[in-house]
Amino acid sequence: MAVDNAEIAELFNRYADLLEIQDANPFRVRAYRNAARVVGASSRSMSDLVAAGSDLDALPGIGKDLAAKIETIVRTGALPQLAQLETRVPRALADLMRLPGLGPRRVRLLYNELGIRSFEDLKRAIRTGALLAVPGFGARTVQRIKAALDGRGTATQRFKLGDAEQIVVPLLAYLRGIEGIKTVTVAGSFRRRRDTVGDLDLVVTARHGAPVMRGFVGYDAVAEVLSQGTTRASVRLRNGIQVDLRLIPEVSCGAALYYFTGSKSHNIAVRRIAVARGLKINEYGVYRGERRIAGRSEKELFASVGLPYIPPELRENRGEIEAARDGRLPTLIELRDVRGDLHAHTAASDGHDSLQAMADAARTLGYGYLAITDHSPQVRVAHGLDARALRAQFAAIDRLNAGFKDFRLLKSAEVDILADGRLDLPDAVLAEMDVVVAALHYRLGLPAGKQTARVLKALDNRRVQILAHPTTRLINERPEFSAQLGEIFAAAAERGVALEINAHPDRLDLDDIHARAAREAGCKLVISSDAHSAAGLANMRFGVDQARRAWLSRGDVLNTLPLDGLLRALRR
Ligand code: DGT
Ligand code: CA
Ligand code: CA
Repeated sequence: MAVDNAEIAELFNRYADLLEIQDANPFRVRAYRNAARVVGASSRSMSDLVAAGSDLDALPGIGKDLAAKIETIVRTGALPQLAQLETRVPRALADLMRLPGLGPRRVRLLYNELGIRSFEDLKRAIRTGALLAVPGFGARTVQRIKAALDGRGTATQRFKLGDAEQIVVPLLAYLRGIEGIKTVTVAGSFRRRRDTVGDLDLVVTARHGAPVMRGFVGYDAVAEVLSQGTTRASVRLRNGIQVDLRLIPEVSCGAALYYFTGSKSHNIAVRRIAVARGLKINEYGVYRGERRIAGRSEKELFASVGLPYIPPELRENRGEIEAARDGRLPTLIELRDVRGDLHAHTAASDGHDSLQAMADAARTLGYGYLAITDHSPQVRVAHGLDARALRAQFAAIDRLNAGFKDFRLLKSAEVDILADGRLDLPDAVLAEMDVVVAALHYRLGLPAGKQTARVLKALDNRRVQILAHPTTRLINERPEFSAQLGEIFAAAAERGVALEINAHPDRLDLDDIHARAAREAGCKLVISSDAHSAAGLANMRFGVDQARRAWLSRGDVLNTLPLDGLLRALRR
């Protein structure tokens, strides 16, 4: 396939962006921008000119050096200098540079000072107040950047993983019913189990293509067919999500699944390794020259570049390729490692089901324990329980526990952290609990310093064992709070308070990046469903997904322990 002029221009522009961020000679930057413009505007295809052996340096502003680079791009599809630079400078910096209020110099500063390499990093730095602390970033500038980021956010709404899954289940059932279809897999961010997904990417193999393509666009939830060909189609469903489908020959099945699973930045890094070994990777396979040497399975593809299989959750180019190469990949936690749940509500506060129903559901899942964590009085909208009501619940738990073998309900509560950092229930009541879970639910907009002090004060209470949904974010609704998370992690590690990965798909808090940082800070972690019904206990798997994305093993998560071990590990 010939490289077109727009692709060449794009490579030159990207190269110029990264040069600019690197503070390269402005004349050099301008030369690449000019080349991008000349090539992009040319009515002659560079590929044709190269094939015809024409002199490219006859083009305005294109000297010998740039002509040679165009030729390289036409022949290889890549600009080696760009690939080289991208190993040192994160690609997303070039996108950040386009935000009003930011230019190459400031993007470089933020990268060096705060390690900001993505829109998410930048949003976080605004929320935590870190951006304001950088010289040259006053309140006005930060406000402008925030407005630009918010505008961007509403334009590209992402879907929560839990919602995406509810869309995927019936869609897959429908597609699997189509005649001649062999396999359907959801790739992309959904397969990597990101907390939100932009769109869905289906990889399909089939005996006959036509019925699949017809069937796909004929799905009854389709609102609009965006494109339709013989091997690919895109639709938008009525709920707004876009679904891309690719029909793949079976010999390419693993390569396609790998390619469309991404992430893009992971793919690019692995492709670079392949190139160094004289191989080419694309969605059809791994090639040495014209010969396909791998492609049927992902495992085969990894092996061809000398790597062990890397689970999709790790494919974010966050060190997994180096770890795989050095045999340092963690053995990731799995759902079946989880032995119990430490955060669940009953109808006594804002849940829907009884103690008995919650216990039955937990036992059906094979758990050894379930902590009942109804709210404390402060959360009036959730009918928080006072000391008397809690003690009545503890008595009911004792009665139920007497009838269980190999299972125990744990007496607990989700105790509110008050505005001044004290807890919402007296120590005497906390002392009667098997486990104490503390959480923030109000005054979430305190300035970072105050919020941090509030949480640290709560962690000072020696009865507190778990900090629930530590950043208080609600996906797509409420950003995480402003606080110095690093200080909170350090304090939790030092005091032996476990941090929760809340598995509710509206929360997923801690998220993947924070959970990884928490472990690195020496914190213990738990994964909890925050179920508000018996069915809600099944949300556990979303938490496990995020734990895997955080590189966690079974040994990093306390509720993989049997009851005795758990209670010992939670002790301060
Ligand atoms: P999303 O949909 O925003 O949550 O994120 P993804 O990762 O699902 O991204 P999407 O849907 O744009 O593309 C699906 C995968 O296809 C992506 O993870 C990697 C692959 N892919 C897409 N575009 C490119 C590309 O230009 N180069 C490479 N190497 N891979 C790409
Ligand atoms: Ca996607
Ligand atoms: Ca897509």
